Amino acid sequence: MIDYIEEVDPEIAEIMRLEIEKQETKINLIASENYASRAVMEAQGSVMTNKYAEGYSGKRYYGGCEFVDMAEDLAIERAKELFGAEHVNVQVNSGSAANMAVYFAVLKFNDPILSMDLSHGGHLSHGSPVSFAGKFYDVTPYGVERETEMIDYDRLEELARKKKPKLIVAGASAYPRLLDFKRFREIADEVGAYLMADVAHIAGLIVAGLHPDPIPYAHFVTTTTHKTLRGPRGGMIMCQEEYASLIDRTIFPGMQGGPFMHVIAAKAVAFKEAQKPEFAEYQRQIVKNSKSLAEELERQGMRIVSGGTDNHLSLIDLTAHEITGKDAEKLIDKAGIIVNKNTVPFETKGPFVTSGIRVGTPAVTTRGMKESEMRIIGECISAIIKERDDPKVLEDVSERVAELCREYPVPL
Ligand code: DSN
Repeated sequence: MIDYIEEVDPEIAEIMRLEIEKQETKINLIASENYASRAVMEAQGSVMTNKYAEGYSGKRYYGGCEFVDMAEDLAIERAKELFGAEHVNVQVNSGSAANMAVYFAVLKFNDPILSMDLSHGGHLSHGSPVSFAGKFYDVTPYGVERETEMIDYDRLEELARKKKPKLIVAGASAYPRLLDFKRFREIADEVGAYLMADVAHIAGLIVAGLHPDPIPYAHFVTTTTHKTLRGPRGGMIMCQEEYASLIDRTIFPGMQGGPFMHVIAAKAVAFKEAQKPEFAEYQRQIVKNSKSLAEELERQGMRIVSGGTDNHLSLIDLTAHEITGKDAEKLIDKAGIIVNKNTVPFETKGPFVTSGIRVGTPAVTTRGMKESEMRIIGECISAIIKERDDPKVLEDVSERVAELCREYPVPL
């Protein structure tokens, strides 16, 4: 796969070889990652990278755009069909940039916005003080109820009435439950706010009908294309026709120059893959696996935030096991399982330490693992945490992980 790079640049080839080996020999439970198909990677690593195409299809600032126009048109048509969206921008480079574009399109600096607290599952680009969103806008965070650890919509409504936001952001990076977009829209309408749904994590589940659909409710829907959607690393914005030109102008020339035509071609390939019945089946298995993993972890005495999961991820609160998320991440990695430390609702530690870890099933499901493998992984994680002083446990778990990786190779 990297033979030619080996000849041209042995240093980078070696780094890539190490990354390939890691992807093949470790179990990846990072909820936002996946393995893109060979077709997606081939498009992304193709001659389409050589073409400048500032502007939009049929209205470019460069000659020679006839074929990249075809690729972009196809990506847009497929995305519209997949999500039932009126307008799609596939040029936006990432999820954060997609969110930024919506803010730039409809807000003025210092306008009030309401978005989910980072420590309750929100994303940096929704309004954290260290992100452009927190620096440019007057952000009020909403969160989950202390008891249920699910979004407190009544409190959200109360905050909306008080703060009169111009925009409400519905979306999260670490929320294991379903989002009620209808309720979000009712609240937005009551106070005259726009509603933006950031579905980066759950886009694949929405396509398969496993999560409520934001398209009928949100003025703007942003996403990445590489998480449950399993495409190339990139972003996308969907909106109603009346906002089409505003969004397109905000992306180009407002924020970006030449679009990444190789990535757009790869997005088109991913959307074609997502139109197949196997893709919906894959998404169903992601959720089944996620529930199995959470159930096993709970059975082993781990506390699952909100008591379970409805989607592709769970949050494990490690407080009772007297280990931080940071240390648990390192410990579990030693046995060959990759997770990320994560804040839990009402977190008492900082974001670099945290009280929890996040586990997700999109990548292991792409490898073909099912519920019984999730139970093994759940047992392994809990054994590593509970019996962390016993070197024999680390050895046993490492062996079980290696066996699973051999049995379920990364489909490259
Ligand atoms: N960084 C991603 C995640 O891990 O959730 C979100 O962009």
